Amino acid sequence: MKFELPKLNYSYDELEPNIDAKTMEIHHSKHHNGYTNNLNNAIEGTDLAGKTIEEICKSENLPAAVRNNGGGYYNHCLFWEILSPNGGGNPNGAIGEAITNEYGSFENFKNEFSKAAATRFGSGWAWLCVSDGKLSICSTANQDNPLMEGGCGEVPILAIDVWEHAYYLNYQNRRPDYINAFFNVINWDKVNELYTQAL
Ligand code: MN3
Repeated sequence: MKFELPKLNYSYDELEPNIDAKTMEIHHSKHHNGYTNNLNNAIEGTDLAGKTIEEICKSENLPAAVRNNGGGYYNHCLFWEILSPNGGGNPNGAIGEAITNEYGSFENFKNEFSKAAATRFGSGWAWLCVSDGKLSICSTANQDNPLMEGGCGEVPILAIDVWEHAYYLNYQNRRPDYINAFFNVINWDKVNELYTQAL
C-alpha cells in the first residue's frame, strides 16, 4: 500500500487572501506530491513498507531520505487538515478551555505560537502538541516533527509550515504577516477533534 497525496477539503483559491491560490497549488501538487513519491520510493522493499506514517516517523535511525520525505508527507497532511476557508476566530470547546488554562488567554497563546514560528531559523515548522491533556508549543527544523527522534514525543494537533515555499510568493520576507494570516484560516473544530482524540 503506497502513500497517496491527500485531496484537500477546499479548492486552492478558497484560503485567499490569507494564503494565495498559486502558493496552495504549488505547495500541494508539487511539494507535497514530491514528498509522497519520494517517501514511497525510499521505503520500497524495506521493513518500513506497510507501516503507518506515524509508525515510520517514530522509528529510530531513519535514513535521511525517509526522515525528510516521511516528515514532509506527515507534516503537510496535518497542515491541510487544520486549515479551512471557514476557519479563524477563537477556539471553542475543549481545546479553547485547554488553551485558556495553559496560556492564560487566546491572545497569549497566539503570541507564543507566533513567536515559535517566527523564530524558527531557516526552514521548518511550529507545533502545538498535547500529552496527558497538557498543551505545549515547539518548533522543528526542515521536515522533522515532534514524533521523530529528537522531537518532543507528544501528539501534534496544530502545525504551521514556515518554509519559504509556504508563503514567499505572496509575503516574500514577511513571515510574521503570513503567520498572522494563518490564524484567519485555522480550522479550530478540527484541532479540537485532534485534541480530544489525543486525550
Ligand atoms: Mn511545505
